[in-house]
Amino acid sequence: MINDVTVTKAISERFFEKFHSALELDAAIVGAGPSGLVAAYYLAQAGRRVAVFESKLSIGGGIWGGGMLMNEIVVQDDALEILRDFGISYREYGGGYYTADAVHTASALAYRATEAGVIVINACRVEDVLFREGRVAGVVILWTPVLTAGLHVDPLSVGATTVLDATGHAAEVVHVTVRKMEVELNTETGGILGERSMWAESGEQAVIEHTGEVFPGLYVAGMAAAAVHGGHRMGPIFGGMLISGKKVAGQILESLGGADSAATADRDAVAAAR
Ligand code: 48H
Repeated sequence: MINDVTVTKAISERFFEKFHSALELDAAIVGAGPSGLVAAYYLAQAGRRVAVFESKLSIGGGIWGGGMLMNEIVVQDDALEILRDFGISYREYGGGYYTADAVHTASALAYRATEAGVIVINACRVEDVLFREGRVAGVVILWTPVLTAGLHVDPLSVGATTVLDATGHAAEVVHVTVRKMEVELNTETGGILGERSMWAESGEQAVIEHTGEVFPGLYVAGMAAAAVHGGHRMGPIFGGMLISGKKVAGQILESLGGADSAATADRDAVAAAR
């Protein structure tokens, strides 16, 4: 006997358990593309409370379509250890280039991140930040369909010690912070420099170099780092995105005082009991 109302109760109870545990975070990650998912995974591995807010229903950002809808991605050798951490299969192409199936890559990033304890709230757009005493202190969220329908509904707030803008080309969190709070960023000019045209070699280096804190409490990774600091775009080579995600996780972890070993031990105990 299946009771329809029990299904409703199960979904709503379990969802709100998850939602409540995403309201006071060590790191709020905005955008579930490669850089955001990788950052979230390493933070969760270190026992930190981390949630990813993704405006689309699906996670994975720009991975799925590879290059021009040919659903393979290219990764350079520097990023192979990250593919291995996620259990992603790849093939050597030659000359230090490797390829991976885009669908497999996106799925594995999502699987490993959620398995490590990352909470993903999807169809949920970050439209503003919480700002307290000269620092970014969280994010302001609203369901994407509410925004799409143009409904006049107020958003809700999530507190976070650190916020990562991993929204890709748009760098939406940095843009809204600059627009509303007129803050000076930790960039060459103090402002947003904007993304430059395609040059993979330079773009890949710059995205890694520019990954980091741009304003107290606010970090950038992936294409958002390129867009904020004036890096070149690099096309469908994804090593820089993965390395940027891992790098920012290390930076955020350091700012939080390192791994939460009690939480890590709890997680390991749960995994051992499975
Ligand atoms: C919630 C949001 C919001 C918001 C956007 O674009 P992404 O895949 O991001 P990266 O930086 O991890 O990877 C970039 C890569 O995919 C890419 O585009 C490359 C390498 N381009 C090179 C080139 O030359 O073009 O993912 C960002 C995610 C997406 O899923 C968005 O839906 C989401 O962020 N997002 N989520 N609130 N305000 N804005």
